Amino acid sequence: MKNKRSILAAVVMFVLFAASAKAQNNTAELKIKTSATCEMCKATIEKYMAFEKGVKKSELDVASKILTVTYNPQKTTPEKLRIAVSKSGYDADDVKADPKAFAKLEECCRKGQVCTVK
Ligand SMILES: [Cu+2]
Repeated sequence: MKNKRSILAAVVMFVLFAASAKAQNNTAELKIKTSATCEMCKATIEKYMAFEKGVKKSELDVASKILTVTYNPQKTTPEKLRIAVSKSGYDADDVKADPKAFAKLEECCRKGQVCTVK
């Protein structure tokens, strides 16, 4: 009986170990050049990406307009992530902003406008 338990414990330990090793392979990072211009854009994109499937974290650097996305490559792809950014109203690399989402942005956040909100 005692022996069975220790075997069970060993199996549980192994499964946990395997799961944590797998979790590390489930993270990738992607940098996307966006058309964001200000802090409000940053908030819009980051909030949108937080609900996107497979996204663990996203952070926009306003100065460089680069969005760094940490994601699970088993659940999403760089193509899908760029489409998600476009659906939030911004260009993502060579994917153009979704026109409907773009129209909903604050005026100053639309590409080509000079944003006054800092
Ligand atoms: Cu903006």
